[in-house]
Amino acid sequence: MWNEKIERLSREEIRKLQSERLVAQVKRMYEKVDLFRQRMDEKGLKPSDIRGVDDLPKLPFSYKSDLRDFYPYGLFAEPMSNIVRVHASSGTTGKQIVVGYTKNDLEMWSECIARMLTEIGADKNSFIQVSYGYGLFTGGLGAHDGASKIGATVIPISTGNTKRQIQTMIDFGTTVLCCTPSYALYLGEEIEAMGVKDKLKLKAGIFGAEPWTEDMRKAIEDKLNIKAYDIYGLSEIMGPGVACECKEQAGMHVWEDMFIPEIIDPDTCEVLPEGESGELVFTTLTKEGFPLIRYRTRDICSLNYEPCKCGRTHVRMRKPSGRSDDMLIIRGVNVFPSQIEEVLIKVSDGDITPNYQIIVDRVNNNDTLDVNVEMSETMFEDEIEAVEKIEKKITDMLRSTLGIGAKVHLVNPKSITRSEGKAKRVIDNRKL
Ligand code: DLL
Repeated sequence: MWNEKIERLSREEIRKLQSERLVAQVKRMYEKVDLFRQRMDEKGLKPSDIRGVDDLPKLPFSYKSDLRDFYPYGLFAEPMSNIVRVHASSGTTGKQIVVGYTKNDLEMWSECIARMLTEIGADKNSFIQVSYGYGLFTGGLGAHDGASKIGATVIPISTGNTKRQIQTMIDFGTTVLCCTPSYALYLGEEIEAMGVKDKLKLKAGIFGAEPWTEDMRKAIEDKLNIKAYDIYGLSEIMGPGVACECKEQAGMHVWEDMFIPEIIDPDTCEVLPEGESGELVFTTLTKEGFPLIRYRTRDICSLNYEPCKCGRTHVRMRKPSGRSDDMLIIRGVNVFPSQIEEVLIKVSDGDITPNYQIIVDRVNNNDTLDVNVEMSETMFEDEIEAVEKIEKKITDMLRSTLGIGAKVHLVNPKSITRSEGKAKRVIDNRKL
């Protein structure tokens, strides 16, 4: 098991450790990652110019588009023979992005989650139901490995089949539930409807992968009779567990021995003073397979360096309040409007126009996605069969591209409100 002292180092000790690790990481990446070396050279920087954390702002940023441009393995810093796992997430266009882990990376990842589980009172006597999706998404296997690390009994049920989820919770004696907050709320409602709340042994839940509010937390805690904790992460940096809430439920501790967070102004790219809100940027310090320097997450939040009552010294990030790009998170799945547009262009064939609108809502605590597309003047809405055929084609393609279902509606020509400026393509009615 890890040395728990690392979670309580003094701020000076954290900075010293980060500096040592940063220097080593920059040197290693300069040797092993062509794109990083090129960007350093363009700035006239040598690894020896980076002597510690104070030099971080000199280093070049990295972006999600880099992962697309060097798809699939072009940014890895280890030969594939040392990569033992890959995961993937949505890219800004139809192509997914791929991340890779060495054995040691998986160890560090599971440690991040194990730290959180231990803090919230889970141990080898716990029954941890992992209802995040298993597969290329990092949620399922990430939470699974963290739960295994503390020796808990893992219930790897993955997503879906709500009745079976609830029956399993009851029969297997689940004490900790891991899933998206919106699914937790939905489970809570079903549990109420089934009248089985008193049959549950649940004590805590670890919820993340999408934004959620304090109101949602209250509703989940009430419906499931548990403590609901927030967990943050992104595939590019590792997966769930980059930052985790402690018992205080007052911000998520970023594990600073592994990651350096910065907050920048997304427009000027200047580092913002402590406490200010801006775009979160991460540098990985221990990652071997796929390290990143100054990665622009596009998540908007702020950092709080004040000591936490729990005694952990690692900085806390506030709940992300939005994004500086147009990525939507629908039922825990990352969706870029450009992915939807690409599908529409592919299907087009003269029957539909490039005028479309994406409408996201939350009905009964479930995200809904509707895509309205104007048909062309040559199509008539009374050609019901033809209309349905196109709607189905788009629906199927969206499902395979995005990984989630959408309701597609062909609407009359010119019925989508035109804008004088930029077209308003996305209407997000959820109050997040
Ligand atoms: O969602 C990893 C994850 C899985 C985190 C399970 C927590 C639990 P991606 O699919 O790459 O990875 O999506 C990353 O999701 O940049 C945020 O915009 C958003 N996100 C993740 N956790 C939270 C959270 C996983 N707790 C993107 N609150 C990130 C708000 C979150 N947004």
